[in-house]
Amino acid sequence: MKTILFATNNANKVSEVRAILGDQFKIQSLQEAGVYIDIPEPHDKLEDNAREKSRTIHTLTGLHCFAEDTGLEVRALHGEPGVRSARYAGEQATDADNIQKLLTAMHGQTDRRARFRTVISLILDDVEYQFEGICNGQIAHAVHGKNGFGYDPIFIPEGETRCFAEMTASEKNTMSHRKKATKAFVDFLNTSSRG
Ligand code: ITT
Repeated sequence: MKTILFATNNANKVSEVRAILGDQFKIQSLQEAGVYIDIPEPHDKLEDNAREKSRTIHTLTGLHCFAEDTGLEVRALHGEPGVRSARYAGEQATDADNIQKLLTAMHGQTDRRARFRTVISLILDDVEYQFEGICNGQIAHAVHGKNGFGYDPIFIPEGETRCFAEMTASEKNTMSHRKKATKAFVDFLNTSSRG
C-alpha cells in the first residue's frame, strides 16, 4: 500500500502531512479522489470525530484511508475549545473569529498553558487504528506571524519564544502535534509491513 487517501477538506493539513511524510507514502486528497462531501464531526471527543471521518470516507470509497481531528486544549478554559476548535466562535467562524474569541476568553489570565492534540484514525482492511500526537505550549497575548493556519498565530510551542505562525512550515513540522501523530502512524505502517 503506497497510496493512501486522506479524508480531510483542510488543504493545510494535506500539505503538512505530505511534507512530513516526504516520499514514503503518496497521500491522495479527497479532491484528487473526486470526493466532495462535508464530513460530519458530530461527537464530543477527537477520537470519535476522527473515526467518523475515516469511516465515512472508507464506506464511500472502499479505499484505505485515514482522517484526523485536532483540538486546541487550553488549561485555564478547562480544555476548551478542544473538540469544538473549528466552530469555537460559531458554525461559520473564520480562523480570525476563533482567535479573537480565545484571546478575549484569556484576557487577564496568567495561566496560559495549552496543548494541541491530534488524533489520526486509520482504516485498513476494515480495521481501525488510532494514533495521537500532542504539542504542549502557551497561548500568546496577541497574534504573531502570518504562516500556518488556524490558531498558529497565538500558539507558542514549549521551548520556543515564537508562535507557530512565525516559523517556517518545516520548523513547525519538526515539533507539531501533527508531526508526532503522523510519525506514530508511519511507524505502524512500516513495522506492520504494509508499506
Ligand atoms: P477536516 O475536518 O476536514 O479534517 P477541519 O479544518 O474541520 O478539517 P479540525 O476539525 O481537525 O479540521 O480542526 C480543528 C480546528 O483546529 C480548526 O479551526 C483548525 O484550523 C485548527 N487547527 C487544526 N490543526 C491546527 C494546527 O496545526 N495549527 C493551528 N490550528 C490548527
